[in-house]
Amino acid sequence: MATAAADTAADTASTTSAGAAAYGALADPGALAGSAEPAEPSVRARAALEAARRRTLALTDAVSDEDLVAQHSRLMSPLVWDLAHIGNQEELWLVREAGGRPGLRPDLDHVYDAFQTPRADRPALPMLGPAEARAYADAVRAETLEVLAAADTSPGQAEPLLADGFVFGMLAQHEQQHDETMLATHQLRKGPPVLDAPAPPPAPADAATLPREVLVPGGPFAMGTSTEPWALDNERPAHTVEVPAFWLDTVPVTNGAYREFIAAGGYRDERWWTPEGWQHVQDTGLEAPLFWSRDGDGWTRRRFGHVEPVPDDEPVLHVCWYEADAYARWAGRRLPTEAEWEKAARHDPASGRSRRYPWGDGDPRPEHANLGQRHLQPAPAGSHPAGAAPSGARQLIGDVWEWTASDFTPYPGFTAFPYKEYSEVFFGPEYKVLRGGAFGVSPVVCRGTFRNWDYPVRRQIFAGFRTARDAGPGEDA
Ligand code: AVJ
Ligand code: FE
Repeated sequence: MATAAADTAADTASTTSAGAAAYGALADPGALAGSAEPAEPSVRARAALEAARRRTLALTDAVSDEDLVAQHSRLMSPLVWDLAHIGNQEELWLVREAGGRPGLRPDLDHVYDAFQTPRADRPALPMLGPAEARAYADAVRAETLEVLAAADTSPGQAEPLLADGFVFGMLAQHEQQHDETMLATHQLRKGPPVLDAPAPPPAPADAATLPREVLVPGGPFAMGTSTEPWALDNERPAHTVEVPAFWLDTVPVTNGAYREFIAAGGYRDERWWTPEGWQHVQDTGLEAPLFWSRDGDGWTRRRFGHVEPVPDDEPVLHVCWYEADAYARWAGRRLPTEAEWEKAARHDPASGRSRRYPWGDGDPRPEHANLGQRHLQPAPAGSHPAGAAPSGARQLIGDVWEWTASDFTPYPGFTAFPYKEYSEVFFGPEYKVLRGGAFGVSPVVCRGTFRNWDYPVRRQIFAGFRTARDAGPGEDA
């Protein structure tokens, strides 16, 4: 087994106490300075950039050079493209834009512009090779750290890119998002395992007796944020949304529950599918989540090179929006809207205000949520009672991305910042919103307001779901 990602990155550490401390340090960089005071933005930014780079290197050092340049799926870029793209975006935004410097390789911009070449066609690009890509990312980082050391990142800074270290935080988030994308490439690649991490702890004793669903009371709540310093443009601004009372699954839908849908002939029954979803099932022959195989009466799955029985008590993973939506209809329920999901995750009925996370305003720690690639799979349903929302819902953050019913649209008052190609060009009905983050998502890019989106056919992402239903008359306690 080659390099273990779990051993090398601060937020990919094991569950040893040292690992837990490193994870805490990333999520709450105040701890890095050995102080209870919140860290300066520049300290936070440096820690986040360094953690992202440790993870990037762990994910790319884990495979051979041939493997780095290979395309493992037409859905994904070669890993070496992601690596140099990370460097190129950092050159653009931190060295040139924030630093006002000429930059290192402006001639590479067109090779690493995601909009000029779709993923399927990237192998044909004149890309840097593995050694050059590593040296390039390194050289950019050296300049970035000089720019950061000289920058005024105070909250009062008039330049919004620099205030609170936003643009540095944005690039740490960008790198971590590509690390998650590279983790999906690892999951798609064939061959023996090269990544390793301990299994998540077993479910707590009360997991078996949790209520099936929890009530989220009706009324207004504050959706989105105008105050979270590193929130991205599509999370802004905070605005009031009226959400009637609804019932939400206490935990994400499990493999065991999803198997019942398969066994009941769900994939062959048009009643449960939207017209587009049904057409998609006919065209592609879907019959189970991606990476599942039939094994006698049961199912196995391939997980980062390991073939193993599908665990019944784990949240289902690698289903597309059409499958999530069909399951919900079969179960007599529906997917939650994005506003419902965020209300369940953030609204505190006692104070009437919205929290940063389900458990409160403190940054994620290992007891709250399965984030940061500390494990290479979701934790069993019912895990993380310390991360529960006021309603009692668990695992809203971490484990699996959760498909919502909603299209990706701008909030009222949205303005693209700092560039239209992060969010604005994707708004519209062709993308569905996912919420909550998965086991391979870094805490720096996961919060109660964070919005992800993808096409409703996509299954290589780390996505599952939970279901909801309207509350009946008189049920709004
Ligand atoms: C927010 C995950 C949909 O990967 O396409 C990376 C993030 N944007 N580089 C993506 C992103 C530019 C984006 N998602
Ligand atoms: Fe990118």
